[in-house]
Amino acid sequence: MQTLAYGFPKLGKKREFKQLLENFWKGTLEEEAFYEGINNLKLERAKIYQKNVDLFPSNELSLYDFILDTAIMVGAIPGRFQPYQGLKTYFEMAKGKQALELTKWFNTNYHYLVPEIETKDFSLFENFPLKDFLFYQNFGVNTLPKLVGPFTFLKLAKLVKTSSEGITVEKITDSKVFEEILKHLVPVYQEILKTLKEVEPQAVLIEEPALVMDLEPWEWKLVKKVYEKLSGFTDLWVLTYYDSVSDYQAFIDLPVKGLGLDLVSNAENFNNLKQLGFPEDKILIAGIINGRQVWRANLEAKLREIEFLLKINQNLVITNSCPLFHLPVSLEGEDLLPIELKNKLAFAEEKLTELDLLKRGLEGDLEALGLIAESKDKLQVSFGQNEEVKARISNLTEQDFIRDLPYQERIKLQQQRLNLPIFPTTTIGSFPQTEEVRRMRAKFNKREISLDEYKDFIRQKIAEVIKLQEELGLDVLVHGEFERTDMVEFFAQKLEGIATTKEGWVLSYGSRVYRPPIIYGDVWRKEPMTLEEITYAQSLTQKPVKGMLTGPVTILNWSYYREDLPKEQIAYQIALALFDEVKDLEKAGIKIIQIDEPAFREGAPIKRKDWDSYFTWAVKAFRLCAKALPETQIHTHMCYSEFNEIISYIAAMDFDVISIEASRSKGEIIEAFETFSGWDRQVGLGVYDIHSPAIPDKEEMKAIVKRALKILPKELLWINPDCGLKTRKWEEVIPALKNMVEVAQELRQEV
Ligand code: THG
Ligand code: ZN
Repeated sequence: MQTLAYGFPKLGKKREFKQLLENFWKGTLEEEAFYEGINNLKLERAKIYQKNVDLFPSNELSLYDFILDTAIMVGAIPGRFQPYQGLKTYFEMAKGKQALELTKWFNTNYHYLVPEIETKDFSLFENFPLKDFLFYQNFGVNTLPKLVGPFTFLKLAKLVKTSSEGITVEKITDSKVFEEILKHLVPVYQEILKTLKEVEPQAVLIEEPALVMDLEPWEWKLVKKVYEKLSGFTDLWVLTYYDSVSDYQAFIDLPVKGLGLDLVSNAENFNNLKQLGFPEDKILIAGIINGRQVWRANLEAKLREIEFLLKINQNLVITNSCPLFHLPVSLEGEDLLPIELKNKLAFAEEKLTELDLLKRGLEGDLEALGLIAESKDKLQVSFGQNEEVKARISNLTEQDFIRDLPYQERIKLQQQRLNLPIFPTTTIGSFPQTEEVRRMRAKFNKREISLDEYKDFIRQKIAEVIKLQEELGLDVLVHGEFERTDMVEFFAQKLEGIATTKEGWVLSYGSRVYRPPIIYGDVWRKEPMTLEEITYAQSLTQKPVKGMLTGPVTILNWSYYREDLPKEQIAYQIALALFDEVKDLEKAGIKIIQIDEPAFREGAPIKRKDWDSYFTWAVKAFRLCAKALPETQIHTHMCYSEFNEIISYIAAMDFDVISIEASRSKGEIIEAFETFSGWDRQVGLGVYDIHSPAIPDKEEMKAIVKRALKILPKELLWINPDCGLKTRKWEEVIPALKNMVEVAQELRQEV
């Protein structure tokens, strides 16, 4: 048995990757020094791998995104980026003015760049896999070249079509078109494999996570054809992850040497292995160490699992269940975590150690067996339990999920209280987090200023932003969220049963990082979390100030979570804590409460058949915390969700107002509400794109509202930016909002 690991985070223990990139972009680091830094990172990760596992890949340290790299590898470079001029063009494609679209990678919080297929003329443009293999070989390091497979690449790509009606960019759903494009793509892969054959790697790793998606029979047939054409060069090991493969038999019949299965995300792959067996002449690459969650494995149980797998197939390789980049690099720096919790955790580096222990344990190594026994004892220590919370959950009744009056009656009470004009204007919640705000927070964290000084500073910022919003003429105000870092981490720090880390950074996209909190115990609220800032803001104005909360589904989906309780239960615990906050805000006279759920859609399982069970509890969790008084107006916010396919679940959330992205799709998203018959809730149109520094044009914003007016009555429409303004500058925000408010005022006259 051999051990394999892949997808180790590229960030570096001290976030070196982020620094290198950002300094290079700023121009404070020359290209040569940049590459030198990147190469050092590469060699460091090789050392970490080498210390623990037999096999590991090269071609893993993409300078921005591995799907972008794959596009460049096969020459799928849209005309607007040509001629391709090295790094300059590379980063233009990644983050320039006309960059490729960024979107969620499967059901994770990683984002990849969507390839645009303009022509079928693919060619080997950059042989990244060979180059990187040779880089390591030069240092005497033996690696397995790794690349994203052609099927997954095309599944994620979009096709650019130019016709008399203009340019459209769409997913490739037509089987004929898909097959035709794939036919042109495969020769490039053949060429790459031919060059790799010459350097004689033990095997080439091909990642095909798209094989876990719901696929049509014609798609599986195509996959078979593709691998018939790719199999003649070197041994191929095809990796799948995040879920079970959607056609087990078709997968194990693929004409390749190694087949990788995720044995952690659910039991399906394992059950199929048991029932349908596994071909004797192939290598089973068993993903048994969880790459998505931070918990140490029960290694004794894993040893038994390995013994069982060996009975099915002697040619066994054990590995992580999915790429390790969903985990922080190392537990090393986490000296503030309670020790009993730290003992239960394994970040990426520790996951490698687990693979090593398993291999040595299997060979009867006494030291390893000792460590395995010891880790089991630590796993059994129980903490973070709260009987009161458990009782509250088990005593929930249907009524706790249903508001006291139906929407049509609630809206009358709300309107009496709020007295808003038509096309009310508001913002999503955050205002610019300036250097000053960050500096003061850092000073407070280092105890250079006192709590009182910090609070005074936050109050002063709130007062400024309230005054500004009044001057701009906005109808519903916010307090600006200057006291918050990340929308999830802020609540995690306030709630019991959730830990936050010091250095547990994970890449979200490019150089952007966040620290997912760790839900380890029963979740409850010790004291109000947002009351002080919101009520202070409300005391400064006659206009309504929104209470701002992050929803239970988003807090759960953007955190690691315990595995001894169903996700549903964890979501309800968070929801109850938020419900208590809602009640406190109401008592303090807050008339509107916004509960953001940007991760509502992405938390959905990959396969449709699993959707109902997910959305059922996700909707209920939202409703549980949103059971406000009928006269309290409940808002929610979702950005960049694909709405059409989940609109009925969205409707079931029973909010009063939802704000959505509408600018980049020019209002197209509104059609989702047309397909849902009887839509009666208010919709906040995100009329401008906050990701761009450009000041939005009044006519463009108006056009979006007018498009919406064809589908929804004017009484239902609000006007707002499409997301929070945290990442923008004041000099962009002020004129943009001024224009936006004018649009509302003019429309009130016109309509
Ligand atoms: N919070 C969390 N997850 C998220 C988002 C979020 N996932 C999706 C979406 N927003 C996009 N992700 C990010 C993640 C990080 C950042 C921006 C978008 C970001 N991070 C700072 C950076 O990298 O410099 C670090 C911020 C800090 O120091 O705390 O800007 O909003 N949980
Ligand atoms: Zn948003």
